[in-house]
Amino acid sequence: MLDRLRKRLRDVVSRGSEGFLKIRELRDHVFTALAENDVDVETADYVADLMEKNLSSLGRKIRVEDYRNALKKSLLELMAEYVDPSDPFREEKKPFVVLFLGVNGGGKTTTISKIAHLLRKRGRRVVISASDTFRAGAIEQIQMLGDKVGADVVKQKQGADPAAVAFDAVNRAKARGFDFVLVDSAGRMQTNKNLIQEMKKIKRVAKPDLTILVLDALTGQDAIEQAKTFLEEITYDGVILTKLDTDARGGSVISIIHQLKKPIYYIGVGQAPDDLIPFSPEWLVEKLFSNETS
Ligand SMILES: Nc1nc2c(ncn2[C@@H]2O[C@H](COP(=O)(O)OP(=O)(O)O)[C@@H](O)[C@H]2O)c(=O)[nH]1
Ligand SMILES: [Mg+2]
Repeated sequence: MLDRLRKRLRDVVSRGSEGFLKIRELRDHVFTALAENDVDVETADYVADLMEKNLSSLGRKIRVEDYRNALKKSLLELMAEYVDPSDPFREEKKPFVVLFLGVNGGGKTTTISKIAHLLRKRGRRVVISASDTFRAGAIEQIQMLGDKVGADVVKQKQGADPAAVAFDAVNRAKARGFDFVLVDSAGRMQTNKNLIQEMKKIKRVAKPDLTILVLDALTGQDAIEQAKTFLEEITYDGVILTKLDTDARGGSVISIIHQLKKPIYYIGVGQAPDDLIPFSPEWLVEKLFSNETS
């Protein structure tokens, strides 16, 4: 996981042991290592500054271990702000309605089934609104996933109004005393005004208590730009990052966290219902520095 960035960081640390442990040079190494691994320049600069500050405060000759620790500390500092220790699924009302947004293929539907599974394990009753009425096969996909995790699925035909499906789902939940409504949606390219209008309509009609942006952690700067544009048009409360199990350009996750400035609730680490874990900076930083070779 996150192999390339991890290897590069390891490289830098071992180069440091060759004797040039000057703060300024270490700063440049870190900046380059991050920038070469899909961390955007602004974020790489930010981390490098934090590290420089952390090293400077030591006020003594820098050892490799100091360097490694300062870098870990800097990454933890960067991420710490975006951990929301409270449970996002806080059920302050019944049903508690959660809307999931994000571009196609990002992992919305899979994530909804994981969240449904999590809530079912807590003994909660869950309705899923099949509000991706756009993509062929989407309704069948969510019905299958809903069956698998024991959630009810409210659906209409392909092409139906997504907001109307969400409306039905909320009403069904109210009538039958369900605890949660999880509203799926179609992948929206935010450049398409009609689609943005459609999302706004879902929001007006379903009145979500929580709106979550689902983002593929590996798509890098593109995903960030999409997410920022989303935020200009449709407000959301927090983020779930997916696909952190797939080997690739791990650094983008650092950029996403730094640039979106929203809490990261969970991360997806696979395709199965249990492959969802609460976001933990410690977990992520350990992965970056782990010695496993792969
Ligand atoms: N490896 C991995 N694959 C994932 C994860 N989340 C979603 N996927 C896969 O990504 C693809 C797109 O997911 P889907 O939920 O249909 O995306 P949607 O278009 O946003 O609804 C599917 O093949 C999923 O199995 C994850 O955390 N890890
Ligand atoms: Mg989907």
